[in-house]
This record gives sequence, C-alpha cells and structure tokens, in this order.
Amino acid sequence: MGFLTVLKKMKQKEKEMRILMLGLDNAGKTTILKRFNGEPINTISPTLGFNIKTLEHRGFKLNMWDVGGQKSLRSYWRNYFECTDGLIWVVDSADKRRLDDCRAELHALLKEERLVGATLLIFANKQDLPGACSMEELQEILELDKIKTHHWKIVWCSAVTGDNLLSGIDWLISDISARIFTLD
Ligand SMILES: Nc1nc2c(ncn2[C@@H]2O[C@H](COP(=O)(O)OP(=O)(O)O)[C@@H](O)[C@H]2O)c(=O)[nH]1
Ligand SMILES: [Mg+2]
Repeated sequence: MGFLTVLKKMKQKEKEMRILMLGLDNAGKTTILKRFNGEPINTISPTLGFNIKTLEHRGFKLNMWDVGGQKSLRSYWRNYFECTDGLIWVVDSADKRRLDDCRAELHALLKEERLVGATLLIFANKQDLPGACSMEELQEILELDKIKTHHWKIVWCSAVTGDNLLSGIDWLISDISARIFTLD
C-alpha cells in the first residue's frame, strides 16, 4: 500500500479534512474562522503568520488553516499546500479596486500541482456592505468560468452577520466527502 493510500485510509477513519483558507489580506478570512467557531470577532488584528482551528462539524473533523494574505506573505502560502482537501478563497466583495489582484492570485494558485485534488469554495464575503459586487459580477471579473481543474462554487456570505457561512461550508464538505470517503 502506498503512502497516499495509507493517508487516505487514516483520514477516512477519522473523517478528517484539511481546509486551507486563502485570499488577499483584509478579505475576512480570520473573521469567518472565528465566527464559524463561535468566538468573538471584535478583537481581530491582521494575521501575520497563521491560525489553525480544529472544528467538529456534521460528524467531520475539520482542520482549518487561516494564513496571512498580505503581499509580502503570499510567497509563504506554498508551505501550506500539502494534503489540502478543500480550499476556501475569500473575497472582499466590496473592494473593487483589488479584484484584478484577487483574480491573478487565485488563478496562479490553481496552477499549483499540490492543490490539484482540492475542492474550491469561493466565499464572496462582506455582502452586508452597500457597495458589494453581486455573484454574477464576481463570477465574471474573477473569470471563474475558466476554472476547469477543480470543483468550484461561489457562495455569498457575511462573516460579520454570519449569514450564509454554513451553506458554503456544507457544500465544501459534501463535495470533499464524495471524493475522499467513498473509496474502500
Ligand atoms: N462589513 C463587513 N466587514 C467584514 C466582514 N468580514 C470581515 N470584515 C472586516 O474586514 C476586516 C478584515 O477582516 P479579517 O478577518 O482580519 O481579514 P483577513 O485579513 O482576511 O483575515 C476587519 O475589520 C473585519 O471586521 C463582513 O462580512 N462584513
Ligand atoms: Mg487574518
């Protein structure tokens, strides 16, 4: 039995998933993680390294990695790619000025060989803000229809109100589990 098969079997037994949250700085990654974990969200400062949280959700153990997104930190993202089952790409839907940067970083990331098997959830965050782009606008500006290498879905949310976070996470988990927990 190869190493990957052993790893798959271990994960299957524990129903464990590794989820990596990335996106530009200030997109709301840390707020999403804290909100999802039921922690206060009023004391969050910019993430310089990473946060890792292990959560139980719908019978799965989710190891969620939240990695700093400042330009100077993006070259370190690659240190977190290994064994990623799900990638959550968080977008500040109201930061129109940086959507080109956001698209470039996302498409560069999807070329990474070690992320090939990962399911991709795009969280269109900050939908509570008046100037937020719609799903359709984001789908076009971020050129999501060009993504053929990964299962992907764009889901709107607000980390501040908590609205729709669960529907995104639930889709991610069900897509991943259909891939990795049905092998014998
Ligand atoms: N209005 C609004 N603000 C948000 C939302 N999510 C995050 N923020 C704010 O955006 C800023 C950056 O959030 P943070 O979680 O640190 O972003 P990160 O750099 O991606 O981890 C903070 O001031 C948050 O309060 C949201 O859904 N709506
Ligand atoms: Mg952060």
